[in-house]
Amino acid sequence: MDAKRVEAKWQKKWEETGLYRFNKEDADNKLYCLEMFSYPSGAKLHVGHWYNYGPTDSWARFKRMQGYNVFHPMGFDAFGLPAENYAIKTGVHPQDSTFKNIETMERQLKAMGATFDWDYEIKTCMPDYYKWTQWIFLKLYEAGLAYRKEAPVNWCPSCNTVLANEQVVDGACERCHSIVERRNLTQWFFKITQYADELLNDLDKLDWPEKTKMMQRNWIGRSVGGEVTFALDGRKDGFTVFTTRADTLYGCTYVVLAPEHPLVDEITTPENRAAVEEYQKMCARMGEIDRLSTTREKTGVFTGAYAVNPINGRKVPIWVADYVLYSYGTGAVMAVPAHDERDFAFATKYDLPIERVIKSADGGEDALPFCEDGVLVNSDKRDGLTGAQAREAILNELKEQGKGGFKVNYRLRDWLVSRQRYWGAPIPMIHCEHCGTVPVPESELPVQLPYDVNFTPDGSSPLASHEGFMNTTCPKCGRPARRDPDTLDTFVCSSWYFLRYPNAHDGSEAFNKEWTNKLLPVDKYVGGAEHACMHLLYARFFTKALRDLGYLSFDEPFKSLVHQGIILGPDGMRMSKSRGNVISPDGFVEQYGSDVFRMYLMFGFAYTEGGPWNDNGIKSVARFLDRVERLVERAIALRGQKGRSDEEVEYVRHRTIQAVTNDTEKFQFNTAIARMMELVNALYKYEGEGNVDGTYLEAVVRDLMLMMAPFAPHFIEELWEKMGYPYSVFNQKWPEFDESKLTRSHVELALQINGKVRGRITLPSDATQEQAKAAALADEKIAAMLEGKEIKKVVVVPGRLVNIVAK
Ligand code: ANZ
Ligand code: ZN
Repeated sequence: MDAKRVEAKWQKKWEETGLYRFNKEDADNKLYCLEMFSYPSGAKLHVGHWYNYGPTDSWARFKRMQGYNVFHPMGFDAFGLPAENYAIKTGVHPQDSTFKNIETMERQLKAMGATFDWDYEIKTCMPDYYKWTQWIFLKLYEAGLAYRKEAPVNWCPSCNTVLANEQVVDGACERCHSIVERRNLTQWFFKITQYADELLNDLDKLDWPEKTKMMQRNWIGRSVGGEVTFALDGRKDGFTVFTTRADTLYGCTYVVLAPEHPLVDEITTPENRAAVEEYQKMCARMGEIDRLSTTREKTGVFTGAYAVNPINGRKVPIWVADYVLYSYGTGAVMAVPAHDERDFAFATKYDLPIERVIKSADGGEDALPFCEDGVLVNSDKRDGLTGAQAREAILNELKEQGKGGFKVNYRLRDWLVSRQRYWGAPIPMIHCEHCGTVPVPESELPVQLPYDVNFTPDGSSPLASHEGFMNTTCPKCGRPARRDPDTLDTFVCSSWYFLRYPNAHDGSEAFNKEWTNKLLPVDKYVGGAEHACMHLLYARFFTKALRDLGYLSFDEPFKSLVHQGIILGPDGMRMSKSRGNVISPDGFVEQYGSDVFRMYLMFGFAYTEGGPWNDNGIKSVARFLDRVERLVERAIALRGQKGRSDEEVEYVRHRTIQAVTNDTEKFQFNTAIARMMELVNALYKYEGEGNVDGTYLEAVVRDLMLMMAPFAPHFIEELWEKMGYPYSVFNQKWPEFDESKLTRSHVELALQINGKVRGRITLPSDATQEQAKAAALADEKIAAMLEGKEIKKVVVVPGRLVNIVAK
C-alpha cells in the first residue's frame, strides 16, 4: 500500500468530514482523553512525542468505537525558559521562534493522523489565554492564597534567575547545571501548603500509578511529631526544635541551628565568631540536596553558647551545622546521637557525648546508634515507657508548661511563582508608593506582555527596563505607580489548561462553570513520569483552590493517569544529542508511513516501560500489515464461495476480541497486537487449507479490521473502503466477543520424544491426562519411532503437549 498517498487521502477526508469533532450535544457521554500538551522547543516531533501521542490516540479511537463521545484536544505550553535562552543566544525573539515551532508541530501532529480536535487548541502565550492565567492569580490573591514575601531563593548565576526547589538538582540548575546560590528577594508565592493534607489524603482516590502517588506523598512529606522549646542559658528567650522523637529528649546532648538561623549571629560568642561566619559563607554556596546527602561528611562549628533542655534542666552546647536545613521544621534540632544516624556521626566526629535512652523492646543491648522505637532507659520517671507512651507523656508535660506541644510538619513548601524572566505571563499587580501592592482591576486584563523588550539577562527582570510597560497609574489612588516586573512560572500556565480546553475560545470567562463541571475531570491523562511532583501536584492544587472559590464542583483534575515509558537509543541509553544516539522518526515515517511507525512503537515496547529502539521490530510490523492486506484481498476474492467455517478460527477470533479489548483498555498495546497477529496466523492457516466459506472469512476479517483500526488508522480505513464498507471505520462499533466461544471443544497437542516435536494429535479439550498419554502412545508415527526403545517417563502438559522420555 502506498502509505504516503493513503495517509494524505484519509487525513484530508477525516478533516473535511469533521470525524473527530467533539459532539457538544452529547456531553453526558463524554470521555475526556488528554495528553500533556507539548512544549514547542524544537521544530520537529521527536520519538518521545510520537510515543506519547501516537498510542494514546489509538486509545482514544478505541474509546470512540466503544461508543464514547471522545474529547481529545491539543495545545501548546508556549511560555518558558528555553525559548528565551534560545533568543539570548541567537537574537530571534521568543515569540517568533515559538510561533514558528508551533506551526511546524501542528503540521506534524496532523501528519501523525491523530484525532485531536483542533477547534479547541490553546497556546498559553496568547493574550486570550494568559488573560485568564492572570485572572486566576487575582482570584488566588483575593482568597489569600497568593502572597509576597522576602525569602531566600535559589539563584542560578548563569540563567540569572530564581529557581524553584524542584528545578535544583544536586545543587545545580536543572537546565544549565551551574551551581546554584542562595539570595534574598521579594517573591510571589502560592499557598499550596494550605492544601497539604487534602492533597495527601485524596491520592487514595486516584487511579494513578502507585509509584507516582508515593512520590507525591514523599514530596508532601507529612511528619507527625512535636515541638520542644529550649531556653538560651542565662536568658528567658530561646528557640524551638521540631522532632519526631520526643521520647529521646533525655538523651539530647547538644542542639544544632541551621547556618541561616537568625539566632546564630546573636548568640555566637566573640571567640567563636570568625569560625562561625566563615562556616556560614561556605554553606551559602551549597545546594540543599548536597547538604542533606547522607554520604557527605557532616561538618559544623560550636557557637560558644548553651541552651537548657526543658525536660531535665541540662545545659547543652549549641552548634551550627549544615545538615540542619533552615527551610524545614524550625531550622533547629535537638541532637540525640545515641539514636539518630546523623547526630551519631556528628557527635563522633566532634567528640560530643553519646548517651543511650532507648533499649529495644526485647531487652537486648543493641549497638548504637539504635534508631528504632523501643523502651525508655536513663530517662528519669519515664523509664520503662514505650516510645509512643513517652512521646505522648513528654509532649503533654511540655505543653502544660508552655515549652512545646504536638506538631505536624510538611516537607511541602509554598510554591514560588515569580520569575525574573521575560517570556511568561506578567504578574497582574501594581506597586504604589501610597497604597502598597494593588491588584490590576479585572476589567484591565490582560496585562499585555510587550514585544520590544531587551531580554538579555542582567540580573533583574527584563520588563523592569521597559518604561512603557512599567509606568502605570495606581487603580486605588490614581497616582503614578509601577507594574510588577516579574512573570509567572510556566507551571502556573499549565496548572489549569485542562480547564480551558472545553472553553478554548470563550472571551468572556476563563471557563464556564456548568460546562466545565460537565466535561471534567479528565478521564484519562497521559504523560511523562517526570511530572510526578510539580505539574501534577500544582494542577491538583489549582483544582482544589478553584473549587473552594466556587468555580468547580470536582476535587481532582485527573481521575486516571498513565505514564508512558521512555524510548532509549539502540545502545540502551537515554537519547541525547551529545551521545549521538537520537532516533529521528522522520526517516521511518517517510519509508514505512506513520501507521507502521506508530504501530511499531505500540508493538515493540510495553507502553509504560519503553526500552531501547530496534530497527528490526519496525520491519516485522510492516510485514504484518502486508499480511493483513493480502488477507483482505483474499476475503474479497473469495466472496460468495460456499465452504466450511472453522472451529479453531472461531475460538481464536473471540479470544482475540476479548484480549484486545482488555489489553487496549489498560494501555497494554503490545500484547493486544500480538493477539491480532495470532488471529491473522489462524486465518492464513484456514485459508490455506482450502474449502473456505467466503462469508465466514469476511466476517472474521471484518472483526480483525475493526480491532486494528485504532492501531493502524489510515491503513485500515483504506482497506475498509476497499471492502466496500461505508465510511468511516471509526464510526463502527467495536466488536464484541461471544463468551460461549471462548472454550475449544478440541485442542491440538504437540507430541514430543525427548523434547523434540515429532507429531500432533487433536483431542477433546476435556480429555484427561491419562487419555492424552494413551492417545500419544497409540499414534502410529510415534509408535513407530519408539520401537525398540524403553519408555522412561511420559509428561503431559494439558492443552499443549505430551513429551515421551525414551532411551
Ligand atoms: C530528635 C531526634 C532523635 C530525631 C532521634 C530523630 C531521631 P522527618 O521525619 O523528616 O520529619 N530534623 C528536624 N528538623 C530538621 C531540619 N530542619 N533539618 C534537618 N533535620 C531536621 O524528620 C524529623 C527529624 O529530623 C526530627 O526528629 C529531627 O531529628 C530532624 F533519635 O529530633 B529528630
Ligand atoms: Zn495608590
